[in-house]
Amino acid sequence: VAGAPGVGPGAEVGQLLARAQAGDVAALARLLTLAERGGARAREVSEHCFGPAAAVEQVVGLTGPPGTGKSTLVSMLIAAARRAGRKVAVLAVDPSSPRSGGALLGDRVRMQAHAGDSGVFVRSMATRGALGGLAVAVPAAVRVLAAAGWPVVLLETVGVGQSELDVAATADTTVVVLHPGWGDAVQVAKAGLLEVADVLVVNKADRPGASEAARELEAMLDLGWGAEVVAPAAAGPAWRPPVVLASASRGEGVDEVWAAVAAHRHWLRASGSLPGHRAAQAQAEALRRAQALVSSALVEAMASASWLAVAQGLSQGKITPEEAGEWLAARVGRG
Ligand SMILES: Nc1nc2c(ncn2[C@@H]2O[C@H](COP(=O)(O)OP(=O)(O)O)[C@@H](O)[C@H]2O)c(=O)[nH]1
Ligand SMILES: [Mg+2]
Repeated sequence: VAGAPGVGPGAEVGQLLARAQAGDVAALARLLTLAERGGARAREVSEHCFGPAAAVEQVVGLTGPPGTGKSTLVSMLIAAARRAGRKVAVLAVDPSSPRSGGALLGDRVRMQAHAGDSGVFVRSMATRGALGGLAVAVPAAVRVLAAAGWPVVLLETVGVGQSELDVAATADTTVVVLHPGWGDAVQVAKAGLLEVADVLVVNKADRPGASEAARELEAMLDLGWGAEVVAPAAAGPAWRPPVVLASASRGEGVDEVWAAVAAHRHWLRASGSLPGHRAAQAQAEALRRAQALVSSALVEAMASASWLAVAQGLSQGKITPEEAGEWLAARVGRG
């Protein structure tokens, strides 16, 4: 990519997008880098890519504890999508590392199976200090992909920390991948995984304990643990996450996972839930962006000379922390 003509720092966004739409992967990568970095050029990218929401067809998030087989499953799902004649983009997201860490490196190796297939695009994303973090950078990247002709996106996160769950929440359909070795259903529920799951996969079904794990999960769902279930906008049944047994490394159960994802996609549309779901996501993204802007404005205010006087008054006991806080808050938005 480096040194390719016309995709360098000065490249014009409209041209890059036209080239990306024509299948130029270097141009697409450049657009994604601009979107991730934030700032003026990211805004420009956003203006070109933020169109009708329908451009994004389906974003499928895969989350779950490390080592449960998410990357293996993603690779198999890519194959399933390709058999169905669909192009598919993958965002492998690692909120924990400032650079692409070992986990993503391993993922890259597994994705190698699809290297050379022009219908598959894989991109790693790690925290690069963009304002608002990955939970903001990921939806921006998804819009770039959709605008460039990649409306189906698989989003893999490496673990189950809060930032991973935030990223997973930017998907339309969240697949939680577990395996028999990872705790019991109560732990799964406590980690917040049942709440975010639209599809539950018990992977490594070739190992002992998988059907027991699946039964426990069903029992937790019976108890209402998945009950963050969004009520459908129109009349019709609510969605209950199906529990699917799979053995990704053997390619078993993968079609069932894909079918469950398709069923959820169908439900989102048929129940009328999709517009509300997307609107809530857009508002959450706007809120995150606003929070990031406010906190950087606060940091800036605390670097100002006038803050020094306030800080001095604070340490001398002449100004209360409440007053100092109000002073800072009043500075935000004044530039
Ligand atoms: N026995 C068994 N091992 C699997 C299966 N799926 C993945 N694995 C293995 O589990 C390990 C972790 O897989 P990986 O896809 O990297 O997990 P991730 O961290 O969730 O992305 C690798 O050694 C895989 O080969 C499966 O269905 N059965
Ligand atoms: Mg992985």
